[in-house]
Amino acid sequence: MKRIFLTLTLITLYASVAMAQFSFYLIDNFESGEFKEGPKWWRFGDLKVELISNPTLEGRDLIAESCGQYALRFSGGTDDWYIGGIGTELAIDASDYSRFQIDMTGDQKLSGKLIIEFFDDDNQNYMIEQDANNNYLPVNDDKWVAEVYVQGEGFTRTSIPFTAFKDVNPGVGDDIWNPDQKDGSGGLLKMQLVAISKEQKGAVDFAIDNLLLTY
Ligand SMILES: [Ca+2]
Ligand SMILES: [Ca+2]
Ligand SMILES: [Ca+2]
Ligand SMILES: [Ca+2]
Repeated sequence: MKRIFLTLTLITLYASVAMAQFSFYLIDNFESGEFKEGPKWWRFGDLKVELISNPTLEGRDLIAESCGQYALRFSGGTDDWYIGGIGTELAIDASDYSRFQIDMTGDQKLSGKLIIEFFDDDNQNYMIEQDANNNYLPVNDDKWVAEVYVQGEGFTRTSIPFTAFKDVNPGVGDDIWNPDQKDGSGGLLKMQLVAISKEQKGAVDFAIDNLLLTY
């Protein structure tokens, strides 16, 4: 009896450890096989986006395998660094998570970088009011930013702790990372990904996959 009880306890313990480890919030892995601008994603600037098939794997690669069949390709050119981006509404309580994770694959010629932007609600209205005359910066809420440099061929996994994101509108919002839905706040409302060229006059061509919040 004692042994059965111990076994059950161990199974329960392993199960909860496993659940904790695999707990994450999937923003998108593009496995639906289609990318439509429309309810889920919007696009801005001159960035071109298209769904692509991931290459057939030769040999084992844990991260490439986890990218499944499809990824989202970003391409486009610029005369002045900025190319464009995509965004999505989140409207979640993200206080259980501590990191943003993304898989990206580039090529040998072009590199550039991806800016990741999060917006948390600080005036309890489930909306981000933005100033069209001031780079679309929020006027009541925080905007948090981190950057990832595009590497060469093959998927590179990047996991950025929320603590590494910088508030880019000090004095606006409360300048505190508080993506929770406490006290009427809408929590983490929105994410945008913005592609920037490596050269002032240049281009980008890379793909993204497995966008998620983890801890
Ligand atoms: Ca995928
Ligand atoms: Ca707001
Ligand atoms: Ca702020
Ligand atoms: Ca805040």
